[in-house]
Amino acid sequence: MAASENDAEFVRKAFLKLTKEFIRRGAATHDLKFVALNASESAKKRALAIPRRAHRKGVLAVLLASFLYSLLCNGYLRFANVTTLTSPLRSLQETRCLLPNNYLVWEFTRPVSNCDYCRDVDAPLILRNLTREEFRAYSYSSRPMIIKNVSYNWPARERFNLRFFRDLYERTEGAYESVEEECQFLRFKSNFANLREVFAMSERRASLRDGENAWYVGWKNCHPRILDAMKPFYSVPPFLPEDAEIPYSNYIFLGYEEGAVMHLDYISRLMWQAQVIGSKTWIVAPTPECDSECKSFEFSVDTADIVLLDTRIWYHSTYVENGEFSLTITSEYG
Ligand SMILES: O=C(O)CCC(=O)C(=O)O
Ligand SMILES: [Fe+2]
Repeated sequence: MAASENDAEFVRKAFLKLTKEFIRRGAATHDLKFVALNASESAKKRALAIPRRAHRKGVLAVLLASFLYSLLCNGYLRFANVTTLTSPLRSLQETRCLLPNNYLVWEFTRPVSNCDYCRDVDAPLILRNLTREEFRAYSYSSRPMIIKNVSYNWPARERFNLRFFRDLYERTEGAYESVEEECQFLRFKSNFANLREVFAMSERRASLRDGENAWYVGWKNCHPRILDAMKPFYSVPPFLPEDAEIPYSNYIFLGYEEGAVMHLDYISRLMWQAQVIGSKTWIVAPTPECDSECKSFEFSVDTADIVLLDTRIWYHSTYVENGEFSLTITSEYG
């Protein structure tokens, strides 16, 4: 017991040191995620098959691989956009709600999945708009699901856009601060440091005119007056169970082309997302330890559909096709 506690402490310290080194060298959180994804594949498989002492050797090998990756990553980052390089620490803080501060530690310490959730699943379950009663059989399932055409009559379809959120944030005292301090801003591959910068972009870029760089961002709304102002324009999916806990806060994701990078979310509930404007392609992948038994697959979510995904156990990334604009609202339930 004492030996394994020492091991755990040793690994924890090593990871913290490694993460600091990553950040010092200019890596962003998505770099850490990719390291974790690749590294954990081999480490988790080994964890299932080999005794504890040998596992420690495996972890050390992964640390070394990660360190080598950080050197490579440094080389890559030299060519990266300057704004990406200026705020790696901020980037790590930005992801505090979806991701723990030390992504590598979390990826290594999350429970190994029982692959039942993904075995024989190679597509989302497609359901037509349904009642709470009809949905009962699927409640709390980890099976990816699309419920078609739920939000076709939400006023959000006409009203939510970049200008709506800019006006709302500009006129609401303390709104920007709430995102910085309690909520979250996710810039993904865009070069925006915060929501103010997103709202300050030119009209040409906002509508992705010829020659402009694509952008895609997400943020969490948790300021009560922002949430109250959004409320008349959308509703929580009516089929979700009555006893489900549904936070009042929500996330908006919007933009073009490349969306979220492959990741798992560090949240405590299931996720629902309404495709308010445009459509989006999701790529989902099982956890690495289930790779040999389960498949990755992709699917498209159309305007007015709602996607339900257990983002804690399905790796996921998103892409908006054909230069079109996508806007979604997301929250949790469970
Ligand atoms: O909508 C997106 O592009 C990503 C959403 C996501 O990662 C999530 O809701 O967990
Ligand atoms: Fe996610």
